[in-house]
Amino acid sequence: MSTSHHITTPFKLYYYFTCPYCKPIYYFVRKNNLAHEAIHVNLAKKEQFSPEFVKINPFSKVPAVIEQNGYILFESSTILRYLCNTRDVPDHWYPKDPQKRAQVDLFFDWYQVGSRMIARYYVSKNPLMYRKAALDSEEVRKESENALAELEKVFLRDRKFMAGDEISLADIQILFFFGQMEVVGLDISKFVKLRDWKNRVLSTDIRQDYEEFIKDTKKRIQEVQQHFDIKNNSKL
Ligand SMILES: N[C@@H](CCC(=O)N[C@@H](CS)C(=O)NCC(=O)O)C(=O)O
Repeated sequence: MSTSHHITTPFKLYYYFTCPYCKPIYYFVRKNNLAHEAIHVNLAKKEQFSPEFVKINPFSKVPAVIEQNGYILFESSTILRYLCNTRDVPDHWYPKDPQKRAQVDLFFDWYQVGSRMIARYYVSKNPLMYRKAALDSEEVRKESENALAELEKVFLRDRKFMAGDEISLADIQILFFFGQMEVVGLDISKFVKLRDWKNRVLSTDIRQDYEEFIKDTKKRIQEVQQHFDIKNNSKL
């Protein structure tokens, strides 16, 4: 594929409605009018393990995309950057200036581990993740807080957004992650820079998607919780 030509043909986007890794892409493609077909993979029905989907993503996870020529890609951070590299979108999402661009890349590198550090403490409080080990300990809580402090010290500093003074992929990626974490108990109010950043991001048109995501995630957690309660009671 020539890099000088933008792709205009529609791609398939495989997503799940309460997935914090899918939602940034879902928002991004609609915000930038990218031709696509959204295909819901129902994780509640374990559709990610179907033979058809495993062929698309051997990790059995959403999001994933398929181009019209059959090219397949997964991993949300990679997909977001690929879409910027192949489609005509405003520069601020993933700046062409190498130094500005590297700030977004730096964020994504941090995010792989940093988001896990934040999430670990809240995993055990999240019925959607019950199958993972309980990690509700003081040490894990401290590590979670350290990662939040890193976001302020290393990324936000005196900047308006995570990777610079303009909104970028980094901001939309972590916003929905925070959404999911806040539904299961994360309170960022004592992190003043983070709180102000979040208000700044939510003063854009992403707010509507964010609120919908919070509503859907709360509802889904309640459903899963009820399912567990019924199962546990039936054992008594
Ligand atoms: N590192 C991946 C994470 C994707 C991920 O964890 N997706 C979850 C939904 S939020 C999933 O598909 N889970 C299905 C499973 O683990 O069975 C990314 O950034 O795309």
